[in-house]
Amino acid sequence: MAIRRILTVDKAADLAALKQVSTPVEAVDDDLRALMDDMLETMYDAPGIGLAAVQVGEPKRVIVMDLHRPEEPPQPRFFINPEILWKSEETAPYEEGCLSVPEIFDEVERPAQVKLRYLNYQGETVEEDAEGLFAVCIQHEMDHLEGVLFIDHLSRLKREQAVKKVKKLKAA
Ligand code: K1U
Ligand code: ZN
Repeated sequence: MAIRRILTVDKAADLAALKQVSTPVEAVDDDLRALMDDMLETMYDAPGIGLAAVQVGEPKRVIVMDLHRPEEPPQPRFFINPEILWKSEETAPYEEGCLSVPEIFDEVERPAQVKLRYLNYQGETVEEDAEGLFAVCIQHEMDHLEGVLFIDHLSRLKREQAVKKVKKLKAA
């Protein structure tokens, strides 16, 4: 396993890569599992609670996540070719962050509940309901698969300020 570099919005080449639409995975094989293992290690090291493959420069429709509480054992989760089957009319706000936009947090409003279908680490099809932080995180990560960052949900002014702040932070 290896820790990969996480692309960040302060670098023009990284931003262009983050804006790509990720392509569906054709086979859940050992090469893909090696990528997912690297992503998980990278996410734990950051630290973060989710990571999309495009954030480590691999534009594939793959997400890793772990929402365990500090007092609980790790609960790694893998989502391959995830699809949203249903989203609630009800929305909920959450103060989001992103490892590709370090140290910026802002409120995003998203559907409060979603129903998902995806392939797991073994390549089995799973259907699951998500709410709370799980719903927030999976929608944030699925945005990455479409080249959308959480700051794209903010006003243009806030988005430009966020990128400026990250550039300053990274230059320091
Ligand atoms: O970059 C990412 O996509 C990961 C991101 C996921 C996320 C966080 C909050 C709302 C929606 C999606 C992060 O993990 S940012 C870091 C973070 O939230 C965190 C880090 C350490 C402990 C707890 C949370
Ligand atoms: Zn993110």
